[in-house]
Amino acid sequence: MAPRKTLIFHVDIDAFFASVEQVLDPRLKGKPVIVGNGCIASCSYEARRFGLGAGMSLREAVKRCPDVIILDGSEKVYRCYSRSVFEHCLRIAPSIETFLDEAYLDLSGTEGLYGSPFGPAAWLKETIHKETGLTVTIGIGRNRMIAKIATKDAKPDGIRWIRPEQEDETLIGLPIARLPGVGPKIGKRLGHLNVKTIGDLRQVSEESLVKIFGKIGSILHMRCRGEDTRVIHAREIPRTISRETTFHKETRDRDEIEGMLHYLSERAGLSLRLLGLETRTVEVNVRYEDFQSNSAQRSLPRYTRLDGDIYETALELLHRIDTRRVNLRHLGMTLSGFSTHHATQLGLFDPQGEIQRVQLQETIDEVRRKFGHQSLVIGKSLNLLGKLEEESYGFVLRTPSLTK
Ligand code: TTP
Ligand code: MG
Repeated sequence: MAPRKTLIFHVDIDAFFASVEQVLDPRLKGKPVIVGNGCIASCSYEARRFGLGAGMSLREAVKRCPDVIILDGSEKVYRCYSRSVFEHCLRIAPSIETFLDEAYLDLSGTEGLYGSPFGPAAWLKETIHKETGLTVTIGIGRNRMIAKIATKDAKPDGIRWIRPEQEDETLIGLPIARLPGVGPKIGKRLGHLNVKTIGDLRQVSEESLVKIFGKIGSILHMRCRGEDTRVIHAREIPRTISRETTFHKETRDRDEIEGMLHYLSERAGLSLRLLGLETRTVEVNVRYEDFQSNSAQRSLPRYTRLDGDIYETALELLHRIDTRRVNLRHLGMTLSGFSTHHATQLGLFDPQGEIQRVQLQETIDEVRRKFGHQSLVIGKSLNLLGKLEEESYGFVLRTPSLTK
């Protein structure tokens, strides 16, 4: 059997933190911007022209570029942006692996669907830019290492495909530090052996490399030949998705309790949709101020990914279990019984109504993705307005939600 042809995209956000700051405050566009505390974490391409780069001390940065704009940054905001970028990646690849601002997409076997990889790559870049304001660079290759090397060559705002037949000519001339796995320490030892390029490394036998570096020696021997056996690990499908919180102050206020349940349903529902799942089982649990607790779960008649269905079931469960006249301290909900098939799209029962509900949900998600969750406070979540602090991500809960 012929070996399976693989195709990997490596998507990396350009000057990630600094670019988000430039999107949020357009006055920063075109200016040298750095984000960091003590030293540079991220640096706009305008700042790089002055010789600034990640890891450099801020003092040195100011010396080289007196007009540089230095910002502290906010991890939470950056995470929202990377999440949004990754969501778009999931629109072209069934399986992606993500790190802070980069994603590996496994597009193996999609040639029949997309033809040349430049098509989906260009579409992805354009969509990400339109939806988030950020630019990404996409490297394409037969494995993740080749794809990453291609990204580096195409930075910023580029696309580069290193085809299998171009690998040798591309790799051999590259400085040895560009080979994934070669950090400063290994680089230095290789330098002593007069190995300066990836091509030079090919001249060293595997035996010698293993003698010097141990196990990593074999890996280097493979990598300098363009081989990388690491696979793309898709996101794991969790067994459950939970959202829970402790009330800021114990409460018996029905509006507040139902409002919170609605909000937790929305947050759990969003996670469900981001993972491309549908759920069939909803569980609600309560804990009272005397620490007694109660919980119940129910299976839905069919799979759903709609907040409305989740909340409706959760509310029924709440009414069933919350029968004491004692203040509530804690409220939680858990979704389980997942499916990756989108049964609701089929609209078996009321096709028209069902399609409309799905479309409405998608529109709500879209608006929130663009303008923040709090741009649309709807349904019973309205009961929480004025009771809880808000930020664009959502209401500020006392217990941050957890996904298990
Ligand atoms: P990188 O992708 O390495 O850098 P970048 O996105 O700023 O620039 P480019 O990809 O265009 O070369 O890292 C992504 C983010 O990780 C970066 O914006 C900030 C953060 N980071 C740190 O916090 N500390 C560091 O030392 C580095 C290198 C990055
Ligand atoms: Mg980056």
